[in-house]
Amino acid sequence: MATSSKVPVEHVKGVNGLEKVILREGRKCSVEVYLYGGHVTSWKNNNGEELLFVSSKAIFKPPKAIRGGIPICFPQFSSHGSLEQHGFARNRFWSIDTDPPPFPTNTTYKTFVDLILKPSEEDIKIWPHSYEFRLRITLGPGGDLMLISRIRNTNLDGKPFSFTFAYHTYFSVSDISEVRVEGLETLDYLDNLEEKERFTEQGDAITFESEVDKIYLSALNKIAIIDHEKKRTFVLRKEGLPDAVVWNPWDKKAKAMADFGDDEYKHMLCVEAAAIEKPITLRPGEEWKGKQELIVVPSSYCSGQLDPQRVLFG
Ligand code: TA6
Repeated sequence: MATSSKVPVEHVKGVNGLEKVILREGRKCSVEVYLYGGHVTSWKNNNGEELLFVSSKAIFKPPKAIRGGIPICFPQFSSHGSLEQHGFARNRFWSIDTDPPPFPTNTTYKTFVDLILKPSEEDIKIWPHSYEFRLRITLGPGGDLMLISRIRNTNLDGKPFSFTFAYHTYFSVSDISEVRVEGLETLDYLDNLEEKERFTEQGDAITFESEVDKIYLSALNKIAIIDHEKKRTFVLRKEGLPDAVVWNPWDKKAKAMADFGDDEYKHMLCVEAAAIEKPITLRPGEEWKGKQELIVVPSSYCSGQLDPQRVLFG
């Protein structure tokens, strides 16, 4: 595979002096990722508009995860057992992967950064496994944002391990009450607001009038998030991630989060490509790959004028 002539990326100091990398493409497209958490905190389109939500009260100070952007949930989604909520990958300092193994990618995508996370001695005490977690963040020529995770079991004791995973993406929306999500209709989901009880989603697009915290099972690999006011649709494409989480804390939960503004729930929606229902198991030497691609398309959506099916399946 021809290696792409990689576009150099910028290494700068971000909030509180935390190291971050900036990718740039075209006139004003850019992506910013902090080494803390391997955490994408900004994705801008060619007008320089910010497409991801980061709370104005985000803390940017270990051990707290940055509130917003795209936190990486690994080796566990949610909270059970001894691991912290959503695992520890988002609370660790990642490194630039200077020598990644060959990565079969589209050679037109030349603007990317490779990060790597391996367990510390401390980490192994809380999750007794060795792994290499390689994360490639790519900004495509048209401003698409792609995250590819490759997780390899490097245990020397012959032990397999299992994990759950999510790209916990916070989309910036103009007004949550004017947002629709297409692509999750009629799916079964676990409702986190009902003790993870299993329900079946209605046949219509999902709209938002109150707190939502649902894990959709075996979702299609394309989901559309339609922002009526901005006349813009986010298309999320996923591979290796069968499930999808939809979360908005609404007013009560928003007020209860110290790193989240009371009214910020109106301007964000989490739609998360995930592997939750069926944990992923790797034997030593095996590698898993999970990919999320985010695209923005104009949507002259007005009571059904937008054909999301076309967006989803076109
Ligand atoms: O993705 C939805 C969710 O699991 C919610 O239950 C809520 O806890 C959210 O993640 C945020 O979790 P965090 O640990 O980042 O505050």
